[in-house]
Amino acid sequence: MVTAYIGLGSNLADPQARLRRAFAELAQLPQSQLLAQSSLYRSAPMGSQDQPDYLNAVAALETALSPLALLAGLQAVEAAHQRVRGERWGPRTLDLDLLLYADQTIDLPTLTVPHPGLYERNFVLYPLAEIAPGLVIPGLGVLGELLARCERGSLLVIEKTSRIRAD
Ligand code: A4P
Ligand code: MG
Repeated sequence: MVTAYIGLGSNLADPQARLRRAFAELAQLPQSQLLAQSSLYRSAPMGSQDQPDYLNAVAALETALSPLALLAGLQAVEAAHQRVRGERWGPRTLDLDLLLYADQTIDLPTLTVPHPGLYERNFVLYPLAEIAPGLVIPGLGVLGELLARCERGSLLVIEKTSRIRAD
């Protein structure tokens, strides 16, 4: 089993209920357990400003799935949310990014880990730090140092739902 971190994002069709549901769906992935979920954060859109604000969160998953099997699982969950891929960085019902997979660096045509935008996105780093404050990110260093260089901006906690599995 390894720990993987998943970034969740939504800015269409009731994002708050959708992210709650997405956490439950991540917990149902085969050979996987949800270890922790961050609060839900509201953030201004990166990319086109002509779209609603996003809700973002991060999940920690303990999994025996390979990185590509996990990616396929995430894409199946996205598909179940009727996500239609449109413009890059455009609005979406549900976006699931594989942020980190154990301490691995992966560079495949369909999968880049750590996720390329991770180090500079407040809507990824702040929720990640909430559930994994001491994390070391392969190739990028200590999470706390990335955070110190990343402005919190308009990021706002809208639902405090931090949960670490108790067992
Ligand atoms: N892919 C490669 N690496 C990964 C990975 N680590 N995790 C490939 C997930 N997928 C990965 O993804 C396109 C392809 O990337 C996949 O088929 C997979 O094989 P996609 O989700 O269809 O593309 P996208 O999401 O439109 O593009 P991109 O560049 O992944 O966008 P992002 O980075 O996901 O950004 N503003 C705020 N405030 N909050 C947001 O969450 N999100 C976006 C989308 C734009 N603006 C935002 C937010
Ligand atoms: Mg994506």
